[in-house]
Parts: sequence; C-alpha cells; structure tokens
Amino acid sequence: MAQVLPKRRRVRPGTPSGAAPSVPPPARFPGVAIYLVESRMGRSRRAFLTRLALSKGFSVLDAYSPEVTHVVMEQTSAAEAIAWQEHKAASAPPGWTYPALLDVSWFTESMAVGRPVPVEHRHHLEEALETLAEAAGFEGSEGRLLSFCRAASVLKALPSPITALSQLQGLPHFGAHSSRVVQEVLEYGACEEVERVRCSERYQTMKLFTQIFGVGVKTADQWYREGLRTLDDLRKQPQKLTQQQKIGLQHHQDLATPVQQEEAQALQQLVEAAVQQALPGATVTLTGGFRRGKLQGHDVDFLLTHPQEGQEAGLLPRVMHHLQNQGLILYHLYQHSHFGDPTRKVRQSHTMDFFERNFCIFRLPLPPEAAVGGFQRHCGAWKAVRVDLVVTPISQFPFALLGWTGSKHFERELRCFSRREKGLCLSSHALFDLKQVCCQGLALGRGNTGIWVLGPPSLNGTSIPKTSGAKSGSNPV
Ligand code: DCP
Ligand code: MG
Repeated sequence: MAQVLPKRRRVRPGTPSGAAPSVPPPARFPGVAIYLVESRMGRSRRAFLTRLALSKGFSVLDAYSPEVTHVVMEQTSAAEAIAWQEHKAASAPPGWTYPALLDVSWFTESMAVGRPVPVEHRHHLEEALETLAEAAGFEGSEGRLLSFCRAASVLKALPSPITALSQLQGLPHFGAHSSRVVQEVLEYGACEEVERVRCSERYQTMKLFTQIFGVGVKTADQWYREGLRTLDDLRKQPQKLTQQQKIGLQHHQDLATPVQQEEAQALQQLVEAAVQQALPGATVTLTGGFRRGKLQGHDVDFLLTHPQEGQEAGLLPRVMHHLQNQGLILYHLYQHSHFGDPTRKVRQSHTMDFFERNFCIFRLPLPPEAAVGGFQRHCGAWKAVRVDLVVTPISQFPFALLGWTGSKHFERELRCFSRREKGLCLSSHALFDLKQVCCQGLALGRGNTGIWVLGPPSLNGTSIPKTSGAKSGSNPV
C-alpha cells in the first residue's frame, strides 16, 4: 500500500510545535475518532500527523478512551498490536467495543483522499463468522453455532460494509469472540483462528462427509473418529453405509455441484406436469433458497397442495408414479405425514415439520450445450439433483410456505421472536396464541369454522407453558 504522506510544512509562527490548532475545524466524520499510538511513531511525528488529520476535519483524541474508533500504529506487528489492545482492554469499562487496530497506511491513504477510506473486508468478515459457525455445528455446539450465525446475519443485513470495529457498537449479537474475529479480519485481512479451523483435518473431513446425501454431523463425526477421511475410504467400507448414503456417494460429484436457477425452473416444469397428471388443480410452489432469489442451491424445494382441503391426500404417491414412469427418479425416500401424532417423539431440529414428503434425487435431463461443474456434456446427458417434495393441506399452506422459504436461521429467529416477544407459537403448520391454547390437548387442525386448535402440547419441539387464567379454545392470529 502506497504511503501518501504530504510534505512537511513549516510550522507557522505562533502555533506551538506538536500542538493541535487552537480552534480545530469541526469533525467531519462523526463515526471516526482516531488515536495515534506514539510508541513506534515518535512524539514529533505523532504531533505532525495529529495536526494533519485535524486540518482535514478528522477527530483525533489525545488520550486512549472508549470514544476511540480507529487506533493507528506504525511499524507494529499483528501480535504486538493485539497485545497492546488486550492490555488496554483490561481496564476498559464493561460493554466496551474494541476499536479497529490499523496500520499507518490506512491513515495516510485517508489523509490523501480527505476522508476515512473503507477497509473492504465485508465478505471476509461474513465468511470468517460462518466458518466458525459451521465448525461449531460440527462439534455439536449449538450455542456457539447460533452466536456466530447471528453475528454473520447482522453483518449481512447492514446497508454498508463494516470498516471499523466501532461500527459494531450498538449492533445486536456481537459478543467478545465475534468482535475479536471482526477486528482481526479488519486489521490483518484474515483471522488466525478461522484459518486454523479451515486448514484443520477435522473441519475439512466433516465438511466433506456432511455434504453427502444422508450424512449428518453425528455420522460424520463417528466416521472421523474411526479414522475415515476421504470418499474413497467410505467406498471401501460399504457395510457402514445406508442405502441413502450409498446413492449419495454414487452421485456425489453431481450433488456437490450447485443447482442452478435454470435447472430449478426446468425441474419445476417437470414436477408441475406430473402433478397436473396426478391431480388437476393441484399446485406446485418453488420454495427454499430459490424462492429467496438465490441463483444457486444445494437442492430444490417444492410445496404441493390443492385449493380444496383434503384433496391433497394421496397426491404424492401418484406424482411419484408419473415421475418414475418418465425415468426422472434415481432415488426417493418417502416419509408419511405424522402431523398431530402425539405418540411421535420430536427428535429432529426444532425447525423440522411434520408434513408428508419425499426426499428425492432427480435425473434431470440437460440441454446438449449445458456445462456442469465446468465439463461440457454430450447430448442425452443428465445431472443428479436433490429435490424435496413436501405436501401440505391448503389450510396450512401459508405457514408451510413461510417455513420452507427459509433461510433456516431466519426461520429460527422468527420463531424465537414470535414466542418471546409476542407470546405466539409459529411453526410450518400454524401460528397460535399460547395464552389461549395452553390448556388444550387437542389435535391441531382447522375445522369448517377456520378456527385453529392446538395439540399435543409439544408441537415442533416447543412445549406450551401452562398459564393461569387461560381461556379455552383458540383463535387464529
Ligand atoms: N427448513 C426447515 N427445517 C428443515 C429443513 C428446511 O425449516 N428441517 C426450511 C428452511 C430452509 C428451507 O426449508 O431455508 C429449505 O431448506 P434447505 O435445506 O433446502 O435450505 P435452502 O433452500 O435455504 O438452501 P440451499 O440452497 O442449501 O438448498
Ligand atoms: Mg433448498
């Protein structure tokens, strides 16, 4: 980075050397308060740089305090800078947010352009936090996974990139750990902990294994503990694999290649045609990441329903029959609806629902010119694609659509918000008022009156607290 320091000017008579002008111009950049660390810089240069910054409308603080947003150092290593910061933080007030530790090159560039230059690490920041979230998930640490996910989501939602740690001030979900990661990336372009995780055999193997269709964190972890590391290791031990995993492994190359938007649209047409054949009037809605506007995804998610309640019963097997007849299905795993079944234990994540579904691998015919994974394919070529077909009665469709649109993290936060802030229980099946239904033991459903009733009192893993003075019956909300 070019050092763009202006030439030294002669100090005007009457202005004491090293002192700021008696009446500095008002600070032009309210979010930026610079502190120049003297140790390697030297007193006179610090004084010179201070005058320079003040003359350009920057705020420069003489003493280190919680108001400082940008700490500027010269000839200081990363380790030294962090040690300096930690020393200062030891006497910091509670809740204090670390300022950005910056090399003097940030200062000189900012002076040259007359405004604080951004430190473009937005994507690095999100990726770093998401990597730590993923790694926490691999270790079964739900709390840490959530913390990092939340911090990454906050960054994504910001209208402009974070360029200084001070900008995190007042933002929710930034604890000490996430803040430290952001600080390191802002300052050094990378975070040591994240790089260590990324390079670790454990992370790489868990990532590889959990990408296989039918393999969750538990299985991947068990295989890792048994010393398995590669897909070939798995292929050599077929007795360890379920049928689903064998198919997943067989089509791994295709399934690990992101599904493109055009492929999702082509699949939608195929599914729609099969649905119309199976039950005219039934509808198909693209959900998941593609409904959120993503251009790529790991799978394609569809919701099937019929405008007349009850007509959707038996639809899925008929649709599958039509798809199979066309040779479009490589594999499918059917799961019947267990909605309202009080005997069923909720073992899945709290985001899971109880709809009838088919986890499929489609054999998607490709246009001759299509290139998949960088390879041109010849005429008659196809690609294996993961597709989820989920059936919902029309009465639950709005909730199913909301629940299946995702993202997973958004859904989780929305449900938390509903419960904590509004006293409402939201799932992919319904939204209901906890106070009005807490004493009910009824099956959830919607009768002719359109009134929701609840039960059993552990829907989607959410136990319904009993509150005194609850009314019987429940209303839609
Ligand atoms: N979903 C859910 N609970 C599940 C599975 C899914 O709430 N157990 C919801 C949230 C997801 C959406 O359904 O966003 C689709 O799930 P995917 O796993 O397919 O995730 P996305 O479609 O969002 O992303 P991808 O591009 O990886 O497919
Ligand atoms: Mg999806």
